[in-house]
Amino acid sequence: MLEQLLELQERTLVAVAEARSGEQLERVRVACLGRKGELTQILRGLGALAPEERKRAGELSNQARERLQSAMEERLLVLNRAALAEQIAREQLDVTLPGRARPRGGVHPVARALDEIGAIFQGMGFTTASGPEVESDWYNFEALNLPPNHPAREMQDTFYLPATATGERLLLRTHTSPVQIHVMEQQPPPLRVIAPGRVFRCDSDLTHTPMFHQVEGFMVDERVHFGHLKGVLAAFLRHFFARELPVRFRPSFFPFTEPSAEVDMGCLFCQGEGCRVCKGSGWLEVLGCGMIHPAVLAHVGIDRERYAGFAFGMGVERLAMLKYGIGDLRNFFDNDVRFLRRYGASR
Ligand code: 2NM
Repeated sequence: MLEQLLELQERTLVAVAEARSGEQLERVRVACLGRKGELTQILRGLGALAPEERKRAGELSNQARERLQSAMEERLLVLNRAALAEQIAREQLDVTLPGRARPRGGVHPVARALDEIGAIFQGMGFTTASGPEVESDWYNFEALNLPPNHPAREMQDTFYLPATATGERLLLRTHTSPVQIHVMEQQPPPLRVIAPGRVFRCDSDLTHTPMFHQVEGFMVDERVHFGHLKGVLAAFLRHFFARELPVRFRPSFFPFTEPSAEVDMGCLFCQGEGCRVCKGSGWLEVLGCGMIHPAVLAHVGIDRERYAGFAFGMGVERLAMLKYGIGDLRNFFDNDVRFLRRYGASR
């Protein structure tokens, strides 16, 4: 009996010392001290002993139990400490290391140019308006004095939608001028408004994309004349390109303006000497403009005896290419993050 007790104690102490984990240790504990454990069985057997012997065996059994319990507690502490140290080593994180930079893009140069154009006109008292990209023939053409057989209305330039139930053929706006028509219909003069946005033309080659961006603008008030137009556009170009620039107005034709002009500025790349960008002329064509045609004012119900207005339009991709020195129009639509890193503005 006592021998059995000693043998159990020695064997269990070895098993405790060899336990490699809390679970292993727990199995050792249950096998010895659990309800059906070996020591528990021995304690149960004590009842059968003579009183003298029982007392001595009981003391030894209790001593053995206490020894084993404290050995297990100690071993558990050691195992837990080792497990924690291992976890800390595994999950080590040096928070003082510099962060890893994420891939970065930037504000797209078209968005940048739109922001800058908007800010300059805002500074001259213009507000911004927007409108639908799907338009009716009236707003895109008819109200703008584009007669039914005008070349700009040909199928190859305009994206048409399938005819509606009433036979009406809606289209993707080919310029943002329909926005100006909506504004002039809804608000009385004086008006100073720009309309930035996407426009669509069925045209695709090295220098044309089927979707591009325009900013068009107009002003209507009493006694507005061509001098105001020249002043506003020259100021815009000076601000946008951030330098003093020669600007010239060349007679031209648009159905919605009379007189009409194209605006050239001195070439940014050769200072007028003549280069590849300006095709040797020393001038870059950057804007179209004119005095709003009386027929357009009549279509929107503005009294053409009392009021006059000027209007202008510009291609945003073209202006962005010139300002930021971007060589190829297709860059704008490739969504190559290297392009955005090089030409995108930081946020
Ligand atoms: C251009 C050139 C000239 C223009 C005209 C109008 C409206 F609606 F007021 F009549 N908006 N934009 C216009 C005039 C646009 O783009 C080259």
